[in-house]
Amino acid sequence: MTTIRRVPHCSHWGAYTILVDGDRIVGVEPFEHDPAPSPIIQSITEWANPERRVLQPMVRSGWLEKREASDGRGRGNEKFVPVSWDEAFSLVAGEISRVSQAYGNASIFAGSYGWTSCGRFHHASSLLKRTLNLVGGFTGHVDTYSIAAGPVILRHTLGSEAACGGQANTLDSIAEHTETLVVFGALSPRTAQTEAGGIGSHSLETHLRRIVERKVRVILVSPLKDDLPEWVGAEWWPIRPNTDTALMLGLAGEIVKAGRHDADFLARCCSGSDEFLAYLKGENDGAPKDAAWSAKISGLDAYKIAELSRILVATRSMITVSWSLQRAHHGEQPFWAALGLAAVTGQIGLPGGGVGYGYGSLGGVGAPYNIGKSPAISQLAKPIDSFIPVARITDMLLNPGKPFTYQGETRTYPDARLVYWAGGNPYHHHQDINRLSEAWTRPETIIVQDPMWTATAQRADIVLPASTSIERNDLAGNRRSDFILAMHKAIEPLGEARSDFDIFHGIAQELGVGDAFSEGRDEMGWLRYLYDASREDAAERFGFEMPDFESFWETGYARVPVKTHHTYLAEYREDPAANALATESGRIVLGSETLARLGYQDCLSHPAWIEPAEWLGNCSPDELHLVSHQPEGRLHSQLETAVASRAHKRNGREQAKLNSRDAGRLGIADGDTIRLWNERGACLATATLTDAVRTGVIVLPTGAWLTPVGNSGLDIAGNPNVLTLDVPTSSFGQGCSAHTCLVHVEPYGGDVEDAHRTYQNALEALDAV
Ligand SMILES: Nc1nc2c(c(=O)[nH]1)N[C@H]1C(S)=C(S)[C@@H](COP(=O)(O)OP(=O)(O)OC[C@H]3O[C@@H](n4cnc5c(=O)[nH]c(N)nc54)[C@H](O)[C@@H]3O)O[C@H]1N2
Ligand SMILES: Nc1nc2c(c(=O)[nH]1)N[C@H]1C(S)=C(S)[C@@H](COP(=O)(O)OP(=O)(O)OC[C@H]3O[C@@H](n4cnc5c(=O)[nH]c(N)nc54)[C@H](O)[C@@H]3O)O[C@H]1N2
Ligand SMILES: [Mo]
Repeated sequence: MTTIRRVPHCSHWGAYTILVDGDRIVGVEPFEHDPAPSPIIQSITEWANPERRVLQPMVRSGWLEKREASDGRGRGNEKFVPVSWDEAFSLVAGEISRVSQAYGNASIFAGSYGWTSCGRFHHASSLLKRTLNLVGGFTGHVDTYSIAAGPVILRHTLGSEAACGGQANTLDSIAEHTETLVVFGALSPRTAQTEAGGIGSHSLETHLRRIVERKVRVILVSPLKDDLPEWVGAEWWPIRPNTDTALMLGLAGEIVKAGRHDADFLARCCSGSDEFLAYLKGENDGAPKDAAWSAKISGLDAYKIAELSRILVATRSMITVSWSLQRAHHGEQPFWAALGLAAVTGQIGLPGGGVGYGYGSLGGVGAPYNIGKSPAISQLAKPIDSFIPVARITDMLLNPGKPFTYQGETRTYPDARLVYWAGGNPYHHHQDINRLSEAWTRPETIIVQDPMWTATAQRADIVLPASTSIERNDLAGNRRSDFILAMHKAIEPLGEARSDFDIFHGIAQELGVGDAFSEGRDEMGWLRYLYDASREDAAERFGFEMPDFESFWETGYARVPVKTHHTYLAEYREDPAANALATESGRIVLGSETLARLGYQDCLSHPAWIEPAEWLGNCSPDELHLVSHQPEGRLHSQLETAVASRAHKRNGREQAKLNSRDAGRLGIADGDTIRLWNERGACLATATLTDAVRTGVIVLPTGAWLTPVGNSGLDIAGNPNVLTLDVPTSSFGQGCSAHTCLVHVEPYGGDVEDAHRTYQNALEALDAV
């Protein structure tokens, strides 16, 4: 007789129960309190597939022989040699000590950006930073690939990034009070599946249903019609990518032209509005920002723009802006222009009014949010202050010692000799991968810690096999969660894989700081400690009772104190002097003295339309704008080969969606293998023809496991980052510009069968690296 164990667990895409028979996963059941579970939970069985996994510590042969003097071009080409954990620990600790002594700790780059597991204890990059902070520190990164330009401009203009971090108006309040909802980008269950600290209940669809029920007028401004579910019945405004700023300014300009702006709100609550209004009126450049001006740039209808400008002031209106809009060249501008537009309508701080950022970008944005302390292992104090803006990794590696700017400061790129990446995949996430590949040859040593043979692990010198979350105990939950969730161990670690905590503890011991690293606690000791800190905080500050650790661990979840029906800046609006914002003026900044002084041409002193480097307003007729959005069936590159991810592939590879009219013009039929290319690179995809994508646009999701064939430069898996542009959003924000990219598209002339076989073989050969 078999007994099936029921194991509560959680991942970025939701909570679930794993059914385990012996050491075999036989089923996955969704969390009982989740109204809309993600299909990705079914993919987790792939973690138990040894073929995808790094099974023992590995060292590149060239590096083993010549150490720091080895040729970095051997990365990804030379064989790996298995070593014992003891040897691996001594090699890794030896490199940390060597680089620290010879060049200083700033030469250790451990920004280690990546989503790793949602577990808050075995959190790979936090543990890496904790280890290195005990031995002199490291160069880290600021901001994220998700949002960088956005928070930089909001910190400057609102004094906080709360409005894009999930603490703007909550969706429950929007669903009750808003009359006109203008969605820039998406409000999509596709992206709302995931949350950085795991997620208990997926609530976006519940709020959308209420919005439909209340007959809210919804306008979707996006190149992709599917960015809102069909049943919401939104009006679709198929905008040219990267031109939203022009639409927002045109709407604001029309309102000002009609004299319908809220002069009282602008005077009481904003600074620099004279400068902004002068720009809208075209006083300095002779170009009034009105409906006609804006229609010409955005490709939308001038009459409708003028009409919407009237509705925005006549009704309770809410503007939502997806994070995607600021992941583009001059990405500061749509965030700032939306704030300017909302300020002109005078609705900021009213229930269901104003502006908010990132709704649906993650499942927790706009949901009731945790006001208590969320569990997290401490990274400890930083002995040195060395960082780069997160997306400047290639620039840093190529230009040691050169200056860069960030938030108005000028700093210097460190000379990174050692790169340590734990829980992230730059060969997935970074733009212009071929440029990254050149930079990747430069460091003396690259260490990668990951459960999987990712493209990044394949290009490392030392690969440390981490266990996946189902092979150890952990807990999930962040500041956007309404639960803390237990993550029980379901199966034994595969091969010689070890937990991230055990790996860093081993390295810390070798470096002589093992006790300071562990503080004498083991895995369960830490989980209890982190949970109790949240529980005590909830009781002390909010009188909110959470179950004790034993009951939490047994049931698998605990609710946390949350804020619901939140209206952002309501108190500020009431009394701006008493609730001054942390900005240069204490008010909402629409004209910035700081930016005026800095004089950047790519981030002016007021929200402005500045042409992006690549866009449909300046291209040849055979180029399309590439939108590389988040994949539906997986999280980034994670579990790319598993069932939920494969369900969205076609003919075994990624689908690129384009408008039937463009396809006809380019000689492409539905289901064809196509080649997308530009001067930066090329990849294959399967064409899917649709009318839900605007003409001039092609959509290829991120996350395909990079599979270049030989030296041809062709990636046959369909990774859009061989095509994307690696330029900063601006001198101010330095974010990534992933959504700014033109490509050529054509039927693939090569041997399709052969490319297909090569791709399948590459996947199957992963374990033989
Ligand atoms: N073109 C384009 N590029 C983009 C974007 C875009 O919109 N367009 N979006 C960007 C955004 S928003 C983001 S957030 C990034 C995402 O980029 P990443 O966060 O780097 O992507 P992931 O695939 O989630 O990488 C996580 C890695 O952690 C590993 N991992 C999982 N669990 C564990 C664990 O327990 N321990 C360890 N050590 N490792 C683990 C996984 O195997 C995987 O290799 O991509 C960015 N790139
Ligand atoms: N299933 C799944 N969900 C995810 C992730 C995942 O990998 N898989 N990743 C998560 C992460 S880390 C993040 S940061 C979020 C990102 O969340 P978002 O940034 O919101 O997601 P994207 O899919 O990049 O973009 C959303 C939509 O914006 C539209 N868009 C792109 N450019 C423009 C533009 O210039 N103007 C307008 N108006 N619209 C534009 C595209 O049509 C796209 O479908 O997603 C999260 N959710
Ligand atoms: Mo992200």
